[in-house]
Amino acid sequence: MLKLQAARSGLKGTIKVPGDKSISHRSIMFAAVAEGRTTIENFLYGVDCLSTIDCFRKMGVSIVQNGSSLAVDGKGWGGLQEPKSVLDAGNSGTTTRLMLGILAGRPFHSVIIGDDSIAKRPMNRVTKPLAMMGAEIDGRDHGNLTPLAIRGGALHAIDYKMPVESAQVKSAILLAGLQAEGVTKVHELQETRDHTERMIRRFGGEIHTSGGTAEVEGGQTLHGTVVNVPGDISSAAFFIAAACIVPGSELVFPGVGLNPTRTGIIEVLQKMGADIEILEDRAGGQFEPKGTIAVKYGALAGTEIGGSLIPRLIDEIPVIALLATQAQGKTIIKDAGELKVKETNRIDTVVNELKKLGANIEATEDGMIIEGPVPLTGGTADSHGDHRIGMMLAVASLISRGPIYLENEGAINVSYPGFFDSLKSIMH
Ligand code: SPQ
Repeated sequence: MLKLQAARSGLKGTIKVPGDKSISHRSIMFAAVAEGRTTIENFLYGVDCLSTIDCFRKMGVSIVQNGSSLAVDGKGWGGLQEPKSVLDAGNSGTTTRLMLGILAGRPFHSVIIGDDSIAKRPMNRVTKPLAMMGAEIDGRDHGNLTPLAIRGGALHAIDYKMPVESAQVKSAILLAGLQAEGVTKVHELQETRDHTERMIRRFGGEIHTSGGTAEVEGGQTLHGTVVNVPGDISSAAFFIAAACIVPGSELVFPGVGLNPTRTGIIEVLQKMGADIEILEDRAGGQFEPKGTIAVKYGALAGTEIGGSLIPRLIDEIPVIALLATQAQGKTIIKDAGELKVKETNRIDTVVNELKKLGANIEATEDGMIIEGPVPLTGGTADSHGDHRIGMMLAVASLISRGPIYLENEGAINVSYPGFFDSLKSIMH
């Protein structure tokens, strides 16, 4: 348990947030199945990404830290070896689901497990389309829950309309599609993060994307490259929110990823009236856009969030809920039922934890309604093993009237090791 206290004055300074989690995972996966060496700069050494590294090492891939960068010696699709022990994805949905897409096409047997949270998260959204492509995957609840056993082999292309808005489902199908016979097509209703599509191009592959459809031809050889991972906007979001609610704050975040499929949080903050400025780096050759974000404290107004904005800020909803407790008026978050199948049920955990601190917040079927502004009290709060809930509660402590005693704070290391060092560096 960690005792956290309110900020005595405005938060000031510059934070270089660690590398993007989604891009770090994908950089290892693509490097592993590409031919030749890949050098990864600014890799996120968070617990989730370390799980991905561990899984690929078990399949014979050499991944070595080289000064500030990571060197991966890819062996091509055919070079991955049958793992002698189970592949442990830990707490990481991205590791589990994207690896299923890779393993579906490899002619060997493997088993994926994860922690107690992964054991509850639905995998049939991935195992079903992969089975349609010819993969043999089985697990608890008819192949829906880990442990999952995979017997990979020859795959054929599918034309697939996704029933859920999920970059992980899209990515798993595209990774299988790169190994399948024919052209695989994936259609999504709302645009989700496109890091996999960008990564395919970065590694010399071909992919066609237009109007919500991505198409890949099977049998493509990928080639090792250099990947420079931008800072994680989902990590920056916690300190951006902190600057918005702690009076007198002024924070700057250089080198943050500004991929338009991830910048929903910036649009919401602008709609709420936040004092936020974006300066995009214009240097050429970047496969993922990035830039500097500058934020100052100011009054916020309630807002409504739903529809196509949701996939563009899905992981920021816990901290948006906190912001809404301090905004004038009502905030309505809807169309976000996917929150129920994250590391925790993020509708219930956000509502219950913020209620304990005195917030006026209610859960709905697909989101939540928050009325502000309401001063937050201190007390005991719990991350429930969910990194994003842990960071949201740590930010809440900056404005709470009494100390917050945060339980299970270690979960934060999943995506932001060094979170509390960053926090210390801006408190004066
Ligand atoms: O990897 P994991 O555990 O699923 O992590 C989360 C997170 O909060 O960090 C979700 F719980 O991020 C997902 C995100 O919600 C990462 C991700 C990706 O890298 O493709 C996509 C989103 O999930 P989904 O299910 O919408 O595809």
